[in-house]
Amino acid sequence: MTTETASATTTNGAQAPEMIKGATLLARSLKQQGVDYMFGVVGFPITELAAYAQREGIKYVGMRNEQAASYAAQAASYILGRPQACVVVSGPGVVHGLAGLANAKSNCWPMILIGGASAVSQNGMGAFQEENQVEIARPHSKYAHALDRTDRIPYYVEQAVRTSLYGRPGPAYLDAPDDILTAEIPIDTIRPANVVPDPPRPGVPDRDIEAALATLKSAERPLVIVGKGMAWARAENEVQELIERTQLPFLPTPMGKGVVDDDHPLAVSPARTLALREADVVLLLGARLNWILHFGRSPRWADNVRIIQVDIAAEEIGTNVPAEVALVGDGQAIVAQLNRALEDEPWQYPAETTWRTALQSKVDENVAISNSLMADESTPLNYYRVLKEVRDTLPEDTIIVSEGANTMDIGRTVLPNKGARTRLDAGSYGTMGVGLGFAIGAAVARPGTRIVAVEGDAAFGFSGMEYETMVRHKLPITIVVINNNGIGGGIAELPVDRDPPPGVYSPDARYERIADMFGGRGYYVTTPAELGPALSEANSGDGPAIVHIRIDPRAGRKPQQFGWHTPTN
Ligand SMILES: Cc1ncc(C[n+]2csc(CCOP(=O)(O)OP(=O)(O)O)c2C)c(N)n1
Ligand SMILES: [Mg+2]
Repeated sequence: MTTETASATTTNGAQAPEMIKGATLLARSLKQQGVDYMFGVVGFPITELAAYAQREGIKYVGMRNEQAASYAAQAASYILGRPQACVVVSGPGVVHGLAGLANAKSNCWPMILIGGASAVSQNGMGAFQEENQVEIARPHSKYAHALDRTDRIPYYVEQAVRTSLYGRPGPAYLDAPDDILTAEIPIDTIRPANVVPDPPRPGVPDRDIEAALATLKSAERPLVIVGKGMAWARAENEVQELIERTQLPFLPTPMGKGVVDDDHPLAVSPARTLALREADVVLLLGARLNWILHFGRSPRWADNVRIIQVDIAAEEIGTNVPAEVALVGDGQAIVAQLNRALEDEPWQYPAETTWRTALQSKVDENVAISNSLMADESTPLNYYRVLKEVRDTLPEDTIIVSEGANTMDIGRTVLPNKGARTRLDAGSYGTMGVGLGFAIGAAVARPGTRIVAVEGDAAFGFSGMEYETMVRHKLPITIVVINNNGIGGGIAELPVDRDPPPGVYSPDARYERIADMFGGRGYYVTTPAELGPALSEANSGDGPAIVHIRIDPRAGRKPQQFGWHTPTN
């Protein structure tokens, strides 16, 4: 018997009802619904909840800031395909956790944020850390509700999990007031809830599949765009089969990378600009025509481009560009339908067309430019030389986390992804500070896999203290800090006679020494010769390591673009 579930015998010998505490019921309901991981920062009124979660078999990772914890929870949710949890204290803890809700909403990722709240009995009285939490969480959530009765906790957890997971995924918020968590109720008064099954996978009518294939076949310059919706739908086998059956050129979105391996011969990522500008028919698989794809509009796209749009959300169809064919449903089911139709009636985009030749020559041209930048052996280092070595030392089956401006943009072109859900980056919301939380979530969700987080120095600074979390939980994460002394670049020395420019950070920072403070391994690299050994060593040991690589503070994307947005003098 535990202190949280208790039964006793009354004086007349009758059995008193077995009791359960709200916090235990919440932990148990989460575990029942497939929440196996919880990230958070404890305090009022959720300290007990985290401890009870551990007792129910949920792995709890205590973090240093709720933002990072909420990022960790959504990374784990995306990788595992079920919402995982973040738990935060009332008031300021919830406010920090909103960062994760907003980021998950923008990325269409599930997660559950549980915000401790002051007691319902003190509502409006100016309670400790009192805040209108459901109200502030709602615009950033797909579902937001308070646990308003202890006996209905299982009901609300089921709703939160189901709403977060089904249809287009998104974050759910549950408000957990102190008096609801501490109340003890008889177990037999609980209203039980069903365990949420895996999401349904709706397909489309055959005539829509026929229409889609007819449109594809009429294309002169077809292109398939593979979005992270396909990664979420676990459609990697189906999408690869489709690409191979049709021999169509494809382009992944940043987090659609890896659904089909980046080194597949039909990948045209190095010719992205040309592919988008000239394609006349685009098969859009689980990708939105938002800023990442330049809204599907001219001058970055052809004016009269015809779109075949596959999306889980009907309301997404036609956003920014009308769709000629709309296939609304599950990505895995729909692409499997396309494959079945192609099996019955095979069709391939011809091997020799001017479109294929144009794409291939652009790919070759741009690969040659990157290769020449990667061959630059000068000190201070440039991005390409550094990222080439990161690429060549990547561990097997790794997940690549990346954030920064140049660091992330150039990294996306140089670092190859193999396998779906192997890239986590600043995403649709463009959020800096996600990197260490994502790496922790990924490491916990995929035990035995070494995660590589490639961080700009500014991006790293948002949550660098989470290195301590990595050491404490012995997580196999290599953090690579590519340091150009600031946001998009800095200066070699701080000015003596005036304040530093806004985006400039300390030129003498020694980020690798964080390993001296907490443990793990730290490496400092300034020359090409040191790169390979430091990265290989960092990747081969246990637990976390940090490789701080100093590069030219004026290094840029192309040789002509030094210091592209930071005033440096
Ligand atoms: C939460 C948040 N704050 C601020 C920004 C603005 N911002 C865009 S990129 C960036 C950092 C870029 O610098 P760094 O990470 O060092 O990468 P670099 O380009 O220097 O390689 C910042 C602060 C943002 N995107 N998100
Ligand atoms: Mg920087």
